[in-house]
Amino acid sequence: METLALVILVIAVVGVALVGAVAGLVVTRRRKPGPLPDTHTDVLGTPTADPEAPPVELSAPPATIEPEAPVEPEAPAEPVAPPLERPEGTASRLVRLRQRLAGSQGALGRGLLALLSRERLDEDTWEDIEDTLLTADIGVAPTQELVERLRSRLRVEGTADPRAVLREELLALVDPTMDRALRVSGEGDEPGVVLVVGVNGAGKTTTVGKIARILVAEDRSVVLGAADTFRAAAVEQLGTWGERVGVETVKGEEGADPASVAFRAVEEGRRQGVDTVIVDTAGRLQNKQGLMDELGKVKRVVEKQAPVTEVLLVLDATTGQNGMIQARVFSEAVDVTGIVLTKLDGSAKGGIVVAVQRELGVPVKLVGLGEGADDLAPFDAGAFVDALLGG
Ligand SMILES: Nc1nc2c(ncn2[C@@H]2O[C@H](COP(=O)(O)OP(=O)(O)OP(=O)(O)O)[C@@H](O)[C@H]2O)c(=O)[nH]1
Ligand SMILES: [Mg+2]
Repeated sequence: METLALVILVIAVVGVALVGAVAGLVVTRRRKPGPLPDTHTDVLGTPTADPEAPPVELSAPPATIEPEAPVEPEAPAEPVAPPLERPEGTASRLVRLRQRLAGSQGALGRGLLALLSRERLDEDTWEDIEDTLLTADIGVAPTQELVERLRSRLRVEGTADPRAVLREELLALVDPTMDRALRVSGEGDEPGVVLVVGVNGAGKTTTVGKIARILVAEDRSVVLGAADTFRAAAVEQLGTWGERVGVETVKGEEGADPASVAFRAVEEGRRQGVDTVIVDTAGRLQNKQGLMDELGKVKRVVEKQAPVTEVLLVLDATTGQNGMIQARVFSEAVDVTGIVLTKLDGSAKGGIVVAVQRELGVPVKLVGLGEGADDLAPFDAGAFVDALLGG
């Protein structure tokens, strides 16, 4: 009996122990996932997930690394306008930019002079001279002409001073006789109207801003027309250029008719009696027909107010032969009266001055030599050739 009682006792103790162990396990299991729902809720339901908040821009940093501290409210916009900038005068900018021009273009002249100074000017040397000129984008026909002229002159006059001969011949190619004056004045009381055209990214808006600064430095009054209505940002970009020098910009809504913005700009210019209205246009036009239609319309509509006195084609000097193709298309779409060659600071291919003038029969009137607000200068054939030859 005693043995039976002992066995029952042992079974009871083991049973109780087993039940306790199993119950403990279950409780532990239940506890473990406990914190998960809480964490989960925290992540999904962060107080920053405001349904009213605008979508985060792709360029913005990921929301998780945003500072937790509350963002300081922006200071209320000060109604005080920033002080007006005083643009650099033409004389000092010419001196300053001449060095930059020599820096980017000097290699061409140095290369040519080194070749022309060889003791024997054999066929190989002349070929090298031709290659050097072609590499600088002078174009095939002008290169052949120049080589012919140099060959015959050096044969007749001897090779004592190749630099003087080269200078004369390069100058003749660049053509110092072309009229490069900007037509920024109108007849009588009317403003001069400058239309600025060119492909995407050539530097049109920047150039409009820079020309406005040149005119302001010369105490002329200016109104700008933001007729590139493709993007709101383009309108703002021009407005900022104007504000810096106290020049008003006539704007249209994004997608507005460019011709109507241009019309209003000239209308405003006349009303204020300013000297010059400069109109910025859009560059991204799909095809030649679209381009002709749009630019033709802008010009026609503007001329209901006042004649367009200058149509400037802005060309990026770094685009080489592509730039030449663009130049041709634009000159067919609208009567180009002058060329602005931008980004000459970033290109050793200044020969495009010669090529584009030949192609269009229109002078280069201004050159862009940097991204600075006053890095635009009137084109001067003598100074340009001197820069090519290194001073
Ligand atoms: N280095 C250098 N950069 C220039 C020069 N002119 C313009 N740029 C730069 O070229 C870029 C394009 O200039 P924009 O004036 O916006 O060109 P845009 O023709 O108006 O372009 P879209 O409005 O897009 O058709 C900008 O980053 C300018 O700073 C120049 O002479 N030298
Ligand atoms: Mg632009």
